Amino acid sequence: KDIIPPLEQLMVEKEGYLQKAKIADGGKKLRKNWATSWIVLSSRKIEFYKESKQQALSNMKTGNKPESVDLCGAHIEWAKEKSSRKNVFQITTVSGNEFLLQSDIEFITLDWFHAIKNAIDRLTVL
Ligand code: I3P
Repeated sequence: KDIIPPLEQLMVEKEGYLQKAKIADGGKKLRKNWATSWIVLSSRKIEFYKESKQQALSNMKTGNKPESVDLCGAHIEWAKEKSSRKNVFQITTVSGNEFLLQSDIEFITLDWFHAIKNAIDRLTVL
């Protein structure tokens, strides 16, 4: 069976660690719970891993799946009013999932914001 995904899905644009809190699922509010996540951005999606990159790679054999976020039609915006933390932005998906992402280091947050915004804007033009 052919399990090779399309090439574009394999193209990782950015990866690294950020603080993440999922605050809504399908439009339903969730209790905010910040945790470190290893985040992988490719052209159409973001994957959130609960564990470190190293752990995630070794878990792949056991079929531990990351949370996958479809960027098609998604929105990204700064969300100063949603947290007492600094450098917080929000991603909202078409399916009504809402994620806050944050880092205390401003340039890291800015890099992520622009990388994700570019990915979303490119999908909108297509
Ligand atoms: C929340 C927790 C979050 C905080 C949130 C609290 O309490 O302290 O860190 O968000 O504030 O409600 P709990 O753990 O009891 O759920 P920030 O760190 O982003 O401020 P909020 O309710 O004002 O969102």
